[in-house]
Formats: sequence, C-alpha cells, structure tokens
Amino acid sequence: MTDATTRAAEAADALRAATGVDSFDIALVLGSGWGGAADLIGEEVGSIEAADLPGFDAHAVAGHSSRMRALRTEDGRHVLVLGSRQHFYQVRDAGKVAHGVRMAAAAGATQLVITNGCGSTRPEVGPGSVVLLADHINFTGATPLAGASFVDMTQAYSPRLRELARSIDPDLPDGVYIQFTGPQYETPAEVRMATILGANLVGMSTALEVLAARQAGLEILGLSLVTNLAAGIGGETLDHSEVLDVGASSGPRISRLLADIVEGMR
Ligand code: 8IG
Repeated sequence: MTDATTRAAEAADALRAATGVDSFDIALVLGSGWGGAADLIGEEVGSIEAADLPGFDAHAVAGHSSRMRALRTEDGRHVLVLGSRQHFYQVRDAGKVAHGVRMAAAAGATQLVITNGCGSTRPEVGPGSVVLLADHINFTGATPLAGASFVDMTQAYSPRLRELARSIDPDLPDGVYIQFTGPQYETPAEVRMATILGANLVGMSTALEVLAARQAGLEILGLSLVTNLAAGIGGETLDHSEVLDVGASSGPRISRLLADIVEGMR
C-alpha cells in the first residue's frame, strides 16, 4: 500500500465511524453551483466536517461547503457527498487534492460523479449551460500519482455514464476541460492557447481528482456548469460574484438533472 492509500483508508474508517455507513456506492463532488443537488438525491443519514477527518485541511471559499454528507437513496444505495474540495490553488499538493476521492474509494465507492463550475470558450455554450465531460487536459504540471503508476486514461469519462446522462437530457453538449492551476483566471491569450490545445472548458479542478479516481478504478461521470465565458471570449471582465450568481440561478435546474442521473446510475 502506498502512503496515500493508507491515509485514505484511515480517513475512510473515520468517515464510517462518523456516518454509520459501512460502504458507499457513489461519491459526488459538488463544485460551484452544484451544492443544492444533495437534497434531491436522498435522505441524509450522517455527516461530518471535513476538517474532523484525517488528511483534510480547513478552508473557506465562498460557495464551497466543507461537510462530508452520507445520503441514502430511495432504493437503498449510499452516496457520499464530498462537500470539501481541496483546490490545487490552495494546497499546491496534488496528493491533498486527491485525498477526498481516494477516501471515497477506500470507503467502497465504485462510481464518481464529479462536477465543477467553469468558463467556456464557446459563446454558444454560455453561462447556465451544463456540459458533459468527454475528456480533459491536465495543465497543472502536477499529478497525484507517484512512482510507476501507468494509469490508462483512454476512457476516463465513462462512455456508459455519458450515455445515461444523455438519455436524461439529450441536449447536453460534450466538452473537453482543461485544468489550470489558478487562482488567477486566464488571460485572453491563455484562453486562445487552451482552444488550440483542444479544450473548450477552463477551470481549476477536476483533472487531478479524475487521475486519482481512475487509479482507484472508479467509473466517472464529469459535469460542468458554465458560469462565465472564458476571458476574452465575452469581452467583459470576470469576477467570482458572477460565478456565484449563475450558480444560484442555475441551481434548481442542474440539481434536478444531477439527481435524475444519480437515480439512473444503478
Ligand atoms: I467558476 O473562467 C470558473 N472557474 N480557470 N477559468 C478558470 N476557472 C474558472 C473559470 C474560468 N470560471
């Protein structure tokens, strides 16, 4: 066992003790704008502050909660809501970024739904759009993997789960997400670069977590909420309050979508 796996197993044991749930089925990472979905997915059967579990630092970013919540769906599955995302721009340590996903896998989860708020390079896929992740570019220069961990990333975003999502909303566009380190937003030149590299969504999360999730063998669905057009695309400046506004106004719609997807994930 690697150190990271051992630390994840310790966190999973503490999570089981705190929530009373022995084994989870699905892990859910709720990014900017997605927080309301948990209430539609199931009944909360336990929760704990992330900072009270081993391996998580205490952070506060407006729009990000820090509770780990255990939900039980109507059909008896257990969903772990990872409320606390450790962003790379905060911790500068890809291993810490991946700790939540690894804990979820150690606690039995075999599926991961990972969401985020991000910028879009496509004017026709504007604020309020939900995009199905088809692939990503890890542009952080970092990785949570250590040693000779040659993880296959060919179908990191499960074709099966993408098909399921499309059966619920046939209009969901595909997207390729590029993770920058942040915390600054991109310059317009960096956004043009991202486009040339093949990305059409720009953000500060997801790719590093997906690497750890694939290493752990999780089946992954990635969903982005576009909260802004990327720098230089819309012509306006970017600020975090815009992100929060779009998240709030899109909340009910995207929460319903996410809950319907989770219901279909058996
Ligand atoms: I919300 O435009 C959100 N997160 N890098 N660029 C990057 N991250 C983001 C953006 C964006 N919007």
